[in-house]
Amino acid sequence: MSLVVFPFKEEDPEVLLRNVEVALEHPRVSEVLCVGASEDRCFEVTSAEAPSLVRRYGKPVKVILQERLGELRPGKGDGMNTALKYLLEETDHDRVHFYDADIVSFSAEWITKAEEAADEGYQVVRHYFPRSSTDAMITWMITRTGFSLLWPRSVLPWIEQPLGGELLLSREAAERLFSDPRVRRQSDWGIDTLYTFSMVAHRLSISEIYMDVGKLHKLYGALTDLKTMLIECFSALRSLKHEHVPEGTVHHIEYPGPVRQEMKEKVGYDFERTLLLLRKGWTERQADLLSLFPARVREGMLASREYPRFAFMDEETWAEVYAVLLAHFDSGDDDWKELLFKLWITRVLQYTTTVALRGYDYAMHYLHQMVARYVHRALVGGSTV
Ligand SMILES: Nc1nc2c(ncn2[C@@H]2O[C@H](COP(=O)(O)OP(=O)(O)O)[C@@H](O)[C@H]2O)c(=O)[nH]1
Ligand SMILES: [Mg+2]
Repeated sequence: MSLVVFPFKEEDPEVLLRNVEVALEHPRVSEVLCVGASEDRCFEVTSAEAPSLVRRYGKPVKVILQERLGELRPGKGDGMNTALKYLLEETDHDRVHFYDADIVSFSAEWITKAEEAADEGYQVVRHYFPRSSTDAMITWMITRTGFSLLWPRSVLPWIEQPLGGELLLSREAAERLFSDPRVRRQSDWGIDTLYTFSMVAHRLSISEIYMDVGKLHKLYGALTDLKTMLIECFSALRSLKHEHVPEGTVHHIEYPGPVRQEMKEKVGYDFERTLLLLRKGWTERQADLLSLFPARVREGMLASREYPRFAFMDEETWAEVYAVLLAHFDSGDDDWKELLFKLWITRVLQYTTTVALRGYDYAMHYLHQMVARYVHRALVGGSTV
């Protein structure tokens, strides 16, 4: 039997409570755990409702505060790790599912598909779903790029949504992850990177299942809202750069289905507001740090102080920028953080105007081929074009 976990922070309690009920109704689920970041309104409303859910479904529903387990900013990582600790120390459930609290397209199918793949013997099951071609820009430009350049022979580059928060772990997988000090310390947004990294590093078998309905949830406006997430995801990856990851572990991906027109037409972020960000927040020190980068990057970025430039940040240039960031980035330094943010925005704008503009199918093919080219680059050396 399984435990279902929803980590939450300042969510709409109605959405969370509906998702809790979906989980409670499922025959494979024997308990639901909601892990809150703090005693916010969502925490209060959900805690107050829990006893009546327990009576209605005859299954335990717990609403708890996350513990301070990690060493970085207290965030989603502490929330997820608190749930693993609860599973291992307070229960004997065989499996744990994680789902984001803000999903409005959550249904029994998410749980059923994961349980079926786990029944086949996979230790980890990860959900993936269609995303618009301008969405998931941290996943593509930071995480999948980094996984390709750093561990090209592992399965890491080929994991569809390495930052996905929807997954199932067998009890054994949960034990392996929770006993890994690299996972335990990652209290911030870097937790998804660390779970993904650690499941491959520990040779766990992984099945990726495709959710046709997609994940409808809260969305962002300008890319500024993603700044903390970007910095924490990159910092997490960079902290792993000297770690070893084995080749040839078991990884199955369910073939995706046709994508709805609505998803193909969705725009992932506000282009005009994002353009403006390239001009803001410059310091002399950021300009100095640019001397570490290739000349075309330095010149292009400095020119952006006057007028947005991004055409220079193509795939090849981004690989060179990424190498400099891996070598020199400092997550405790505000100028480095701002510079990383601007460099990434430049890459996203270049991709949007030269690739995404050509349509959804072209863009998704490009992104997957980009990963393959980065893997090739890491294995064989520089560009062949
Ligand atoms: N416990 C806990 N949950 C968090 C924290 N930060 C975010 N979450 C939850 O993590 C999930 C993913 O966050 P969300 O903002 O939706 O990120 P996105 O879907 O990647 O844009 C949601 O359920 C959030 O409520 C945190 O600090 N603690
Ligand atoms: Mg969300």
